[in-house]
Amino acid sequence: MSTKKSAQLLKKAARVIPGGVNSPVRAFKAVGGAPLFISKAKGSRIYDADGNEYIDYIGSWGPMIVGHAHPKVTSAIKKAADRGTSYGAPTGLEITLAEETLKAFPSMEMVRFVSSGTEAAMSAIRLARAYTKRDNIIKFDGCYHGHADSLLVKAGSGAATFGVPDSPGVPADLAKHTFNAVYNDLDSVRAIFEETGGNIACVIVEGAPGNMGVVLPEPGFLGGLSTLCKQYGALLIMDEVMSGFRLCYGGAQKVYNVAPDVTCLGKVIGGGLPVGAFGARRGIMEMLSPSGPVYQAGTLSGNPIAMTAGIETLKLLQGKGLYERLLKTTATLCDGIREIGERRGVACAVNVAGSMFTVFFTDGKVANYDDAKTSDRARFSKWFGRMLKAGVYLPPSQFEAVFVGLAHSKDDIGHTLEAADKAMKGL
Ligand code: HOZ
Repeated sequence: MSTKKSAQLLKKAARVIPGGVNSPVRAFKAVGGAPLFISKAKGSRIYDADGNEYIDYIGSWGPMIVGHAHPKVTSAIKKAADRGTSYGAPTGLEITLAEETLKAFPSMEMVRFVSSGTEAAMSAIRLARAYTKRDNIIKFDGCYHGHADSLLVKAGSGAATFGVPDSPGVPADLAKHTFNAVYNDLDSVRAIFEETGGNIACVIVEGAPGNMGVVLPEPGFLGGLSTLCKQYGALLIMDEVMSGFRLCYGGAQKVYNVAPDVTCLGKVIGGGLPVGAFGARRGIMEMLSPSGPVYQAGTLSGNPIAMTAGIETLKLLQGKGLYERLLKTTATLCDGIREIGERRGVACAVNVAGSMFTVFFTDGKVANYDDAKTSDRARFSKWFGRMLKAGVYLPPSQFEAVFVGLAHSKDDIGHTLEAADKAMKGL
């Protein structure tokens, strides 16, 4: 398999774009390879510049849940583009997507659209600080909520992958307001509330973390967070940018029956175009400008093409039995990988949250960031490289989630398991 053209493009890109990529994990550095430059994608398949075809399990890091270039989504996008690509003024499309989003997440009464998950989390924090009139926040080691300053403290995803969980450039004066707790450990959260005299604006948590790899909330953990927040007058922000439409139509909050004060969304609600959102009950949201004093804005917020892609994707996702099928496909794949690991004598923990999963090469269970870091990353890199050679495109980092979509067929899963079997041999 030649990847000559990708290599040439990387060289060219590196002259004008730092590292040749516009988001660090894409660079493949964590797995010791060079990134593939992509030329097109359709359904479950992605094609690189050299014409190689792969079964894609990145799915643009989550959004492509109905598959790449779904005809209903692309045809709606084309029609919308013919009506103009951006107005910088409100449209009826924003109301439609807002209503659909609120129906799916009853904990929110109002929602605001932005252009990325980063913006959603950053704005949610500002809102929580304004609402509670407090500055401090609690986040969890290994959770990632985008790259806003306050949130780049012991962060997951690319920050963990590249060993810069506390990025240079974040002022110490700002970082001191971020307190880190241990995921799945309510005592660590309670201790911070007590140490700070309860001076905490919010606790922000991923609905089901996918940015230290996939980690599941243990029974009672999310509910316990909600209780602690109420007790100390803080807001609970559930970041469902990844988990939102990946666990079910309604996210982790529906699965775990917890109503957060504020929810962040992204990825799937944009159907592959740049959309993020944050929402809460009316009394919180009406603090936002222009109803209230908390400033937040964006030229491309509520962009008509992005709203259209989101509306069409959510329509498709409401088809009967689709989530059952998606979750079954994911379970088949994950059970298969576990069985192969056992048979081949390769210790691995496969954590699954709906249609997202991570294979950790470790023999213990993975319930928090410290556990995730016990993973054998050299083994992960080998596994990644072998899978790629066999035509299976996995996320190039131990600390990311694999995304299964509705376009993955039985044959795709069969081929992936065959590749996994060979890749685990002598790993
Ligand atoms: N860190 C992002 C996923 N958790 C990756 C985004 C991208 O590279 O597109």
